[in-house]
Amino acid sequence: MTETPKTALTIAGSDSGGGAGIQADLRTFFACGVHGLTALTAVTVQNSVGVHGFTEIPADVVAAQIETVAGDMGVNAAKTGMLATAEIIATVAATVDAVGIGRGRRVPFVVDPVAASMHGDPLLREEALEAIRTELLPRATVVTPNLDEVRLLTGISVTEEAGQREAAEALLEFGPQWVLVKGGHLAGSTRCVDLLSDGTHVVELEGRRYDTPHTHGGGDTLASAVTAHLAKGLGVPDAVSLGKRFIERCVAESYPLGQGVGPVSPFWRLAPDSLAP
Ligand code: PXL
Repeated sequence: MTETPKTALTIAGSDSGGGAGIQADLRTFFACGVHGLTALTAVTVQNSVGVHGFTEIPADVVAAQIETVAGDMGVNAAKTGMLATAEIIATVAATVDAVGIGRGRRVPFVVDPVAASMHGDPLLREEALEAIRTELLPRATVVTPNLDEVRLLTGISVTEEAGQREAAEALLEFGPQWVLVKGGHLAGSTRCVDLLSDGTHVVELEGRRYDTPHTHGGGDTLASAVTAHLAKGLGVPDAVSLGKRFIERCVAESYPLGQGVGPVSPFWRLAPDSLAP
């Protein structure tokens, strides 16, 4: 027997290609030393070239997964990824309230407002954006949008680093405790700056930009690493800063897979001799 690790819950969709979604979340939780719990929201049919479609899980089954693991095992931190529909979002909001997850509650809650895959394939029904704004953002300890999601949620198009501050302020209006505006989609820079703000503290997290097309699952991996560090008891700025270092290395060590976009990878966390047969 060994000591029970902290637990992190992901409420997200499955990526059959294994690079993003719940698969990326579980891989990251493992690599960060926490036990992963899952509430599956949707099953996507996809490979490295794109998403061919998805089917959502009934909302009451999503709620039951959260309640069942929270009641028995306990959740030290939780995150959301693909939520697919307004009905699932409303159900997740009510269920996290009921089990004590969310801003101002016992358990930190990371909201990754997933709207589309990196190929632009939709992962959220259009009418569900308003539910993200009104049901999820006010409950978030941290929300982690990329610049496409910032535009969808606020109408603000960020085209240079200076615009990240205005975007953070606009997102804070929806009620999350912290906002992490990720700069990965800003082209034409050799660095990649993410801006973290709670309206009082504004932190610029600087990182390197790697010249690779293989970044599938990058957003999920960052949000999961932040969630894992929150589960271990770190505060938001420390959890985000460690999460940023984790995703940077996972991007640096991403690999090609299939004909399209390959995944970011945490394989570097395994000691080489532990791979021996
Ligand atoms: O990376 C966002 C994302 C989240 N969840 C699922 C996905 C994707 C991107 O493709 O497939 C299930």
